[in-house]
Amino acid sequence: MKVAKFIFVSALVFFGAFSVNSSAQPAPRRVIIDTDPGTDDAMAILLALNSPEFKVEALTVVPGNVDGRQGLENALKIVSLAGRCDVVVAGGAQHPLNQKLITAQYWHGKNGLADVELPPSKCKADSRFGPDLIIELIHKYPHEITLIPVGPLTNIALAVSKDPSIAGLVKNIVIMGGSISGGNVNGAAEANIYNDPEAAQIVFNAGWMVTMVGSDVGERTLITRRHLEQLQASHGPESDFVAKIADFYLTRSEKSGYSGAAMYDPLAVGIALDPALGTLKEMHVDVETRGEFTRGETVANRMGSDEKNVLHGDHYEIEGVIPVKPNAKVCVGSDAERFLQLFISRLRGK
Ligand SMILES: [Ca+2]
Repeated sequence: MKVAKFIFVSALVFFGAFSVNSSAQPAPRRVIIDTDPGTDDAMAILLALNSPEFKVEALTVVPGNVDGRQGLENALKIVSLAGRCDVVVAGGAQHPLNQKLITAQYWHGKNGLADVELPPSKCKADSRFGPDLIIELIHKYPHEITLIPVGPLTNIALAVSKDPSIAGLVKNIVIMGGSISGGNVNGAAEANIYNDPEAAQIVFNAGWMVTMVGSDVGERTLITRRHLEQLQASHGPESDFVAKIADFYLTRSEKSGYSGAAMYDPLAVGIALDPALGTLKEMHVDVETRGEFTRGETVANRMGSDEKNVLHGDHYEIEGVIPVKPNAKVCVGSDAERFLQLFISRLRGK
């Protein structure tokens, strides 16, 4: 009898402890999104703001799809739409490090948000300079911040150049940018890297392990009309906005022969949420800053080594291979449908 009681009480304690553990939610992860909003940026930001796994500490704005002023206005309107004036929004660099800015209204509409006119923002911009804010927050929360840059890497390069110690103090950095199988600007380069190749080369070689979610994977992660119908099964201001910009973006993509619109920036947020949504492979990645045809290309070493060539008389001979150290986890595939269902479930009715 005593033994039975002991087992019963032990079981209660055990299952009690188990149920407490299983119901306890881990603390949300702090994230900073560096963005050039941008239709797919807007979707990425709203996905992050509606994901309980994240606490979005700040949006820092970088010029890219639109100029810095328009980008800041768009970011403020997006957080206001979500009723999230608690999220710090700060401007940053106004031009790439070493070249003229290339804006993308052709793809994103005149205002960068598919020409959807959002109400004026109730939120105010923070006066701090984006790269300085990034440094400040990483020191305030060492090993806690996940950086998610989804625009050109200018702000991140400025931050890590000014304070290289942040590379060892972030929890993670997940970028949307690059490609290991051809570009979307031209044969070689993806737009975010092409817009500031020098900044990208600094960021890839800053000493942290960059998770790279490239355009080649984004282009295999398509939002289609079927997904839009699912999203619109119930309405809310954020999901209605997403549906409008996705419709614009889809129409543009369909004219270019695609069956859906590439979820470039949202997929980077998705993989930061759940790395298992992507297939990640460690590689060393450099950014071509000169090449006649390849400026802005992310050059990824898929073999993990370089050949060692040694001069023998009038020619070189390969005498083996020299291992290269990976600096990136390159996303080479995605679970597209699972990601899209996550995206829809987080935004539907919001
Ligand atoms: Ca972007």
